[in-house]
Amino acid sequence: MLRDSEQTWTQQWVGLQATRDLADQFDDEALLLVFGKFNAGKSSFCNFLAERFAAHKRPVRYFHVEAGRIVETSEPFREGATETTSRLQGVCLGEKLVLLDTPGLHSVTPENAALTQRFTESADGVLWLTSSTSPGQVQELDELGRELHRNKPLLPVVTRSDEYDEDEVDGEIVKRLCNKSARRRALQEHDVRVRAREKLVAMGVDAALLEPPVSISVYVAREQEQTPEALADAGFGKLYAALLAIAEPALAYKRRKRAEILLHHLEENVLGRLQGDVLPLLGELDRSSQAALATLEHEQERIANAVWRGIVPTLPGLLDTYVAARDVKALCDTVSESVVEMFGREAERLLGDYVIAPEVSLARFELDDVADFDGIAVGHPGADGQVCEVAGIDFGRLHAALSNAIRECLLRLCSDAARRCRASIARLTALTRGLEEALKVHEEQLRELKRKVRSESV
Ligand SMILES: Nc1nc2c(ncn2[C@@H]2O[C@H](COP(=O)(O)OP(=O)(O)O)[C@@H](O)[C@H]2O)c(=O)[nH]1
Ligand SMILES: [Mg+2]
Repeated sequence: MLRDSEQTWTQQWVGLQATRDLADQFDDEALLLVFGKFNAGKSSFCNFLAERFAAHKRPVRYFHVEAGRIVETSEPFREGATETTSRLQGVCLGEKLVLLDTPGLHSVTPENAALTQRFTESADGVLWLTSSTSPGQVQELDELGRELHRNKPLLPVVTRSDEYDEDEVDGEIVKRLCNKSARRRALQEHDVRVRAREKLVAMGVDAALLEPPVSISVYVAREQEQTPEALADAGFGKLYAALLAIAEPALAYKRRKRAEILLHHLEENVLGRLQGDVLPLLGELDRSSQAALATLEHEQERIANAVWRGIVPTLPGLLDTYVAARDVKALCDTVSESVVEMFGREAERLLGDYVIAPEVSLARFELDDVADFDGIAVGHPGADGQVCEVAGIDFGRLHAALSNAIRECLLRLCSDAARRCRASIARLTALTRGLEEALKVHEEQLRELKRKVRSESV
């Protein structure tokens, strides 16, 4: 798995090259993502800011992503539900600010997905547009997880902060869209702020990324003559101040963007994979090692019993064979060989997870004199001289002596095998601990690195 991961990590890092290139293209500008649900008022917002820039004779350039390429146009963004396909579009406002109007990754066509993703990743800060009809749907922020984890600042903008009011015109009651009251706006802003902060904490990102929310009404601002007072009433005084305020952390992000992309890659792709996939495997290994240790004694006993049951029935036959030749040594060697062979077979069956060839020398044994054939065979004179007869051999004693010797052999073989099993489990455990330890150390180092990168650029 680690070998596969290594390749994946390299590919993922190469894949991020495009993001780094795009980020370099906008080296000098603050790239702000205008993010929000369909109909949140993103396009109207961008267009209106562009109108204000144009009103101040500042250059405005629109572009959009089509068939995976950037296309420049002079057309403002379409507003309302007229769009059939969602696409990423942008507008450069003056020399220093670029707004990226994005419907979110899930809404773009596959051919534009890669470039949209790259733009999203390249952004230095996020404006989250949330409509005042139901502001603060924080689950929308889930889609921004990646950007927020890279520590990009987030400014919530409560859009469409207007409502119908009745007015009397020439003695007739007419309905008119007006700004929501300062009090209503303050309540909504507070609510959005609380919810967004909770959401960031739940997502595991720094709540300090959150800028105080502002409420605006593009509709009311457009309807009226755009005097500074009217703009301020529609929320644009506060919005401009908030944009200036977010510019600072956005530019700080921009300065450390390359480091952030690498950090995030190491965190999400590399460490994330190690923690998500490898760490549980190590835990599993540890658990099964402990379980194996616990059953080792029992397995030992089973092996010994099985060998015992296999060897005992063969003893009478062997005794018969070797008594005739009176060769105790050969008898012992043969028994020893069968013990080794059977032990090997049983060990393979019951402890197959370990590599344990039985230690042959541990199965060798000799019988002491009492059981020697000579001691019990009786010689007597025959027709051709002295003949040795196997009369009076004490099979019982010999059998008992052999049994004893076999039992001891088995004890030696079993405890040797168990010792080796325990040693190999101990090696495995040490290896696991080493890996876990190394992972922890690197995680700590990464966190330290992140802390340094983020504190240096502020
Ligand atoms: N009442 C009101 N409607 C707005 C405002 N801004 C945009 N809208 C309307 O909301 C709808 C969606 O706007 P649009 O900018 O296309 O949203 P997008 O889908 O997020 O790009 C359109 O019908 C706009 O006219 C606003 O400030 N007040
Ligand atoms: Mg739109």
